[in-house]
Amino acid sequence: MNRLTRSTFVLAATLALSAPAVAEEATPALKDVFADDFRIGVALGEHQILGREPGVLGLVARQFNAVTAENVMKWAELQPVEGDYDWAAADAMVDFAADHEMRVTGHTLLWHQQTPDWVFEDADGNPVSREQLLERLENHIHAVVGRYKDRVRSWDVVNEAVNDDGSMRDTPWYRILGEDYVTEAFRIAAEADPTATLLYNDYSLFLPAKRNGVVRLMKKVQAAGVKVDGVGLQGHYGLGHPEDMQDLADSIAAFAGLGLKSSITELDIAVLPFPSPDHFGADLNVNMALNEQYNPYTEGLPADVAAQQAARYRQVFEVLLAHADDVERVTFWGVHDGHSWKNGWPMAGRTDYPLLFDRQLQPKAAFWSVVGLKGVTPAE
Ligand code: 9MR
Repeated sequence: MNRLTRSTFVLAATLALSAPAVAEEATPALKDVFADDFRIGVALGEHQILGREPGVLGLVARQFNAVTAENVMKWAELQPVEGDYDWAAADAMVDFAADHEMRVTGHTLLWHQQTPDWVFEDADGNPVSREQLLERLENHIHAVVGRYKDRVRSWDVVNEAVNDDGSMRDTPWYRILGEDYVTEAFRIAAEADPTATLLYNDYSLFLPAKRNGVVRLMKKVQAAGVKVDGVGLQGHYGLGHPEDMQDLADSIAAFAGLGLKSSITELDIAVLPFPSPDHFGADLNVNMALNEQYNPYTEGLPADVAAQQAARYRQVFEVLLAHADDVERVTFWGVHDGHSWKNGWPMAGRTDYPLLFDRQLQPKAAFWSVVGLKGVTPAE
């Protein structure tokens, strides 16, 4: 490469990095395309919320009308030490959402991950009493929900309480409080904000056994006279699952039968092979060593794989559109392929392509297949 060619190349590369924000303005907006059907949301990482990823917040404001914090509203982020709250990043996201008239979902009030050990321990490091744990839960929920009362209108109250077989997950919450902890969390959240939309959130809810477990749990909450409004079906999918889209449709219908709206709260469709058939879903306890055999697309997404992914996204959206009366919101778990937890799970260090926008913030084949369902095509 001579000097002139090289500097032209560098200039082109620099433009390519800054260009998306400009070129992307011509892209149809998901929130407009699906305006009659459901809200379209996205999860934001801390760097993105703080404006440290060029082009991202502009894209988000144009494309989406709902946001969820990928991490910064989790217990460990908001209250790492008892009574010592750190609101900075969460406040920044809520302010951004207010500026752009986006709905915020608070994620999440109660989970077994990202919860500091102190929550479950007394001063001597022994398991805390039932009364004390309930008091801590109450303090946390009132502080968090109370702070954002007028600005966060929906909450993932309880996250991932049920195993794939429908039984209750064995966690400190369950061990100390018993199954009623789910009802208690909803009761406290409803006290803290009686008008917020309150969701139960979990992954792989297309599995019939897991769906039935959640139906049973939601009936218990309802039988206690406690408010629950909806179910969040996370939607961490792959090219091979859900195997049968009818299972997803059946879950939405089952929840609707209880008077509960569904939201897809964490949608992504991984293209990488799953190292074992059991490792779909989102169990963060799974952590496998990097094996390049399972990392085939480090140089880019091959067109035939992009087409398979586009077809999967299309199938998912066909189900969601058919059930649009029972689906409130569809939220993607990340803005673009470069910032996705799927690059790190179930095997750290892989290059996945699970979202609708690529690493340059450009719409992918999957984007066009989804908007194509509404008759929208790329401009000539
Ligand atoms: O995407 C999130 C990742 O950045 C975090 O390290 C991880 C642990 O807190 O949580 C990820 O998000 C999870 C979400 O909160 C709940 N459902 C499964 C998601 C993917 O693991």
